[in-house]
Amino acid sequence: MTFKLPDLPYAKDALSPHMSERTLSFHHGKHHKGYVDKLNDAVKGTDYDGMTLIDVARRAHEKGDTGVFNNAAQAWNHGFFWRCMSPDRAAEPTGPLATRISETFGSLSQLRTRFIADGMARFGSGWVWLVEGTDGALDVISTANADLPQTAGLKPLLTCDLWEHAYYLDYQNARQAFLEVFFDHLADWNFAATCLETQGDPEILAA
Ligand code: MN3
Repeated sequence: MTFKLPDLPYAKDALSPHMSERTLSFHHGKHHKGYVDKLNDAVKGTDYDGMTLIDVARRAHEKGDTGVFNNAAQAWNHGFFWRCMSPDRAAEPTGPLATRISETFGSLSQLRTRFIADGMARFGSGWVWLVEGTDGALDVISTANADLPQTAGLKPLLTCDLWEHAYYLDYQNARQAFLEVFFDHLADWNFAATCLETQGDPEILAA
């Protein structure tokens, strides 16, 4: 089985001016594609061949197979990240997700503060996530480099890419400005709500 670079779920200029067409072109067409291409080279003819993307990431993590893990996890993370944003986004959570956010963080504003602070506290590259734990509680975590919540038994609901390639063309090194724009103008709470309601791993773009 060969993994394919999934198409973006919107036009490359659809998130402008918050995320430019140039950023999406490089990020999807070069960075995300690079992870998919390297993964395909790495798994060809191995025991990983034929497994789903998330299963490759899980198995490679268990085995300490760093090269395969990094590319599989990054391929998964980006497919998920594209879904976390939408030009037709729901700007605020509703329903059970809204209730759970209020119970856990107090308010959406307090979740925003926590999400941005955790994203800023991540040294170097990584990801910041809203997750649901096995006990059902919501939390905000950040992961280093390619790592993803599933390796810690957590379910991802929303993520923002903290690698500089995600924001440098639009915001230079101003990660905080990017995180604020992501939370205020890009994050799609309908997608996060769908993830919360989905059993097992959230749906990502077919890859
Ligand atoms: Mn990236």
